[in-house]
Amino acid sequence: MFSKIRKTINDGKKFLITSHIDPDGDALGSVFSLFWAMKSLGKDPLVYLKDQVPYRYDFLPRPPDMVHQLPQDVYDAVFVLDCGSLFRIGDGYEQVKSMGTIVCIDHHETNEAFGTINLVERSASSTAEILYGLYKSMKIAFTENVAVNIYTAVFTDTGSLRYDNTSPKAFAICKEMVEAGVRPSYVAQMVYETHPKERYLLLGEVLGTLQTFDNGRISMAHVTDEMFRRTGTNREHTDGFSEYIREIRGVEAAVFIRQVSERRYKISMRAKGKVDVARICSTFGGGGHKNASGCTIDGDLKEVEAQLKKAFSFA
Ligand SMILES: [Mn+2]
Repeated sequence: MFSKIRKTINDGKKFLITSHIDPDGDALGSVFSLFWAMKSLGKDPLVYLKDQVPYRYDFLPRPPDMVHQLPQDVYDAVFVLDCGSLFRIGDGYEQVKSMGTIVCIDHHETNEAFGTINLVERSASSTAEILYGLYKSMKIAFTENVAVNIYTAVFTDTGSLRYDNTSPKAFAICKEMVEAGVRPSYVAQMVYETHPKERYLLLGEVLGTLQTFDNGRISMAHVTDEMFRRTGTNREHTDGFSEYIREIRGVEAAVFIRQVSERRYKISMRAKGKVDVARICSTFGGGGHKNASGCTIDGDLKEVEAQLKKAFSFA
């Protein structure tokens, strides 16, 4: 399973590593851990991420020279991690196809196998879990730089070891990373307890928009540009908001709507019941996991809400 990727790494020298826009803990932890793993093998990796690292992940050991502009260069291979579709790496993604062998390592339900080499394990809790197996098979040491990134990726992609994907393997990896020196309380504090006050002013406004429908099975809330302006916040501060409305008793799917431009809204869905939100998001051209997915819908807020309610009535 890992042999092709092992050979790609062993035979090459110069690699590009990337992941999706709006990077989450798994995207960052996967990319950064692979950077440090390759470094330890004497390779020459470069990390490209379209977006900046969100403040809650500032503590992760990151490459000193990562770039946010797609480099014009060729590589022995381009590693695209935690992406179901290549376009998720951001504008200019098509150029990547001519930059080298594409290695796609991912766990998304909706993965399109866009790589030259594809390692897609839909049952894995996180992309970092797959990488953990790869590192083991290559005898890569779990140094602090590798371990903190792996731990944080697994920990956050399982919703702090709470979601359906929290498997014995997820616990086993976390255990091993803690034995390697990771402090769980430190990671939890960094990820969940470093918010500025403004985030809570925004949360107050967002919760004011809360509505439920379908007998309380679906919850929905939104944030608009105007609310961001009023509270001096941005999209970074909404990370985790869909969790609050998912936690409501009886709710099986939570829908969080974020305005990205005048007539464009980004939707993130979280499920805890039998509802398959990946399927609902895919009807809007998005995707993800059964329990956590996203998509983009154009229109004004009322139209977007109406389209979403309609999509759920067929769920
Ligand atoms: Mn992931």
